[in-house]
Amino acid sequence: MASTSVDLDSKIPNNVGLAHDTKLRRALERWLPNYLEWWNDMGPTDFADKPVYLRTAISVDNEGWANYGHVKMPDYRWGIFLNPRDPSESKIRCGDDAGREAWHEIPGEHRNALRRIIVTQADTEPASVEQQRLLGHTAPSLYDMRNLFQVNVEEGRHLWAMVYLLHKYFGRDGRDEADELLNRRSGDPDKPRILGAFNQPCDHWLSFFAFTMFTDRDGKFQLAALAESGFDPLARSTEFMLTEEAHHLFVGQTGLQRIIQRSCELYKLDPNNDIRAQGGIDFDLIQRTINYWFSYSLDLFGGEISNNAADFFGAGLKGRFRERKKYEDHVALHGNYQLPVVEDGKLIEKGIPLRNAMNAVLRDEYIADCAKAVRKWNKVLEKEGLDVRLTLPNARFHRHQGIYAGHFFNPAGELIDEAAFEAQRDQWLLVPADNDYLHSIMKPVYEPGKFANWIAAPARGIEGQAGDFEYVRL
Ligand code: BYC
Repeated sequence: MASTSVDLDSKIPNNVGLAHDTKLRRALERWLPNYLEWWNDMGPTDFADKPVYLRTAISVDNEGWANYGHVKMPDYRWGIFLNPRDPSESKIRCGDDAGREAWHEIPGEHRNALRRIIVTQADTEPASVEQQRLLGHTAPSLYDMRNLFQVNVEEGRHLWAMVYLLHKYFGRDGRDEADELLNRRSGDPDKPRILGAFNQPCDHWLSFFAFTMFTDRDGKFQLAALAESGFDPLARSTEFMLTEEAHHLFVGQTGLQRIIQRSCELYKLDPNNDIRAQGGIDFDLIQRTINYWFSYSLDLFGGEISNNAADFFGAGLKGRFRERKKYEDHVALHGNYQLPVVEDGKLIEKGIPLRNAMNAVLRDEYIADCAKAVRKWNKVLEKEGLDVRLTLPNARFHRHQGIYAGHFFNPAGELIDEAAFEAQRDQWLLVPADNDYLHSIMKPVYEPGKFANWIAAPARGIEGQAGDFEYVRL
């Protein structure tokens, strides 16, 4: 056991005093082999023995949080970090007790709610790794393959971050929940992952880029809301996760932008402007992919009118995006949120008490952030002289959670009937025929510096590496 403890300390970089916390160390020693077994079974297939140019966080300071070097993925050091926080900022930031000292242990009355929030967040991390496990086989370049694996190992680390909280603060229930996180499987009808988007297939690169653009971006906003939590270890854990999350969003946003760039080139190259004839990805297909992943990602915010959200906010467990910096009234007991709701077959505006609309408030911040990326993509189209433009569908379109679920809307947000929706489904959403086409063009490109025909090269390499750098040593 003693040598395992030493191994564990060198294997798990941390700033949570793991070396001196016997109970926690024992719990993690028990969990680690199960985690590695899960990684081997459900993580990226077949590339375990290939060194990948990865960044590893070994501490929270500027030098430590991004250490680059070639590492085999099973040897990646999944660390546990809490962002440093000035004690004066360690306050409950929203709700009935806003301004009071933050909790450093779990308050009994909020134990269940906090466990549920942490488990829901934790569950998404291994789920996304499972969804993406086959993508290495069709990587459009070594650069992209490396980015995929970077995202995967960091989602693994984010699972560690949440499992640390479960083991440290929730006793036996926490240990059971940590075990369950390794037992559920994305897309498995008998033991699915908790949230809808994490059970959808993500088995080609157009979906991968849309997932990291839209679904990881939900992660950004959920993590930012949890970084405002009155439970100090959760707030500081998620704050550190956000530093890594930025790269995942970069991968998604620039991945789609590089596809758009290349599609413009192929459009001009073809005598009939037929992008598919050139083996590329046409703009309608890109739009359908945006519609699909954006709408599933909106579901991750939960219902627009939510008692859970009101309770979480009121208790100080989950704030708004940049709660402390952006808002003056942290109690939010007054004021309404205007929301179009369906009544008697029509859309009418209703005022919802602000606390009950907290999921919608967070979702609006998310939509504004997505819209910025879409504007950048449209700049590419404009610069290339094409008339086509990409858009975000209305937030009511294709929803499975919240007040619009069970109703049917077109991408402009107009109420329609089910037959009209189904008749146009294959013009609005990614359908099996699209996936077949995408699978047919996605062949791996493993030569350093080369890229698949359907995507442009990135503007620059990772960490200033040259264009022909060997990001993955195959
Ligand atoms: N799918 O009151 P409601 C990330 C359930 S992503 C299935 O409307 P609430 C990442 C809900 O559980 C960020 N079920 O919603 C990205 C509830 O069930 P019960 C993940 C859903 O609770 C990429 C019922 O519907 N972070 O990090 O206010 C790669 C009514 O719920 C869904 C978090 O999720 C759904 N989409 O809000 C890797 C943060 N939505 O109680 C990582 C923690 C709702 O009736 N989670 N339901 O059985 C939360 O804050 C909240 O649980 C939610 C839901 C925002 C998810």
